[in-house]
Amino acid sequence: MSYQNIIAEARGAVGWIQLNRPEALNALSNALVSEVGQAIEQFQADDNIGAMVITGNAKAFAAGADIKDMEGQEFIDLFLADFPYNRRDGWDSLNTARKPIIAAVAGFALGGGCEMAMACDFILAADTAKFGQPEINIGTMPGAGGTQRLTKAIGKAKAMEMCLTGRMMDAEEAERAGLVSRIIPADQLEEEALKVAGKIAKLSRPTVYMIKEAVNVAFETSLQEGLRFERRAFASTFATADQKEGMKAFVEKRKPEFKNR
Ligand code: CO8
Repeated sequence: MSYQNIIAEARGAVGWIQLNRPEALNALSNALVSEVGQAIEQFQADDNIGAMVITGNAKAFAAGADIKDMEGQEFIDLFLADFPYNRRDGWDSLNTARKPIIAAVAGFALGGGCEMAMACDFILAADTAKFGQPEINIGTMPGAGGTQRLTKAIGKAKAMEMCLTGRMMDAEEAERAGLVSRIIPADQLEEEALKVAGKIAKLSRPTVYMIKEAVNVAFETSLQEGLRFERRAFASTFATADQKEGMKAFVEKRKPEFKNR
């Protein structure tokens, strides 16, 4: 499939999605977000792909929703379209993909850009990454998860300060606060993201799906319910051929060959 605002390609077993509007710091136009959704659906449907990466360029992951697109919008336009959660524009594909999606962030991840990174399963940050919810500075507020996911990720004090003041967080602070899983030197970000996604892609796909579901349940439910869900999912991995192969391979001191069954 050919896209105008992103580059999407299979790199081995990894679905690589690069936001590609460098002239606008990868601002998330409707068309761009829609293409991200299409690429996710394409990779989700492709049995050869086991994980995905969303990335930007050295200067920006994405500097937010496209302010020039939004400027003339009225309440009723956004409300009727349920912006930005209308399936057409791709957020739903991002939120519901079963294959893990890693955000590889260098430079600015602001507003909707920070929200897109947080909607991924985890964030690998270049040492140049800067995260922020600066919507307040233009008279609006986060609309694609910023007040919710940021608060769950880094707690009320920092989330409240960032959303109320628009202050940016650098990679060091983001790692300390738990927003990103790791910091990587900028010139190694692409290679490392590919390596991590490639590793996940080689593991047992049904078990990868179960782990992603189980970790996400932690955000939606009580501890007791979450622990019960985890136990059931854990037991169900024993119904897979991959669990048999994984444990047998360990005992036989060899590498497992997972069949995704
Ligand atoms: N939208 C549209 N164009 C943008 C955006 C944006 N968010 N960010 C940058 N650009 C454009 C600039 O207008 C400029 O274009 P041009 O060359 O034609 O003038 C070009 O990108 C380069 O930008 P700058 O010259 O400003 O670059 P600087 O290095 O001087 O500054 C900054 C970089 C600090 C990142 C600056 O560009 C900036 O502040 N950008 C806006 C950040 C922002 O406010 N983001 C939040 C937007 S609102 C939002 O995200 C709401 C989310 C709700 C739902 C999400 C749905 C997708």
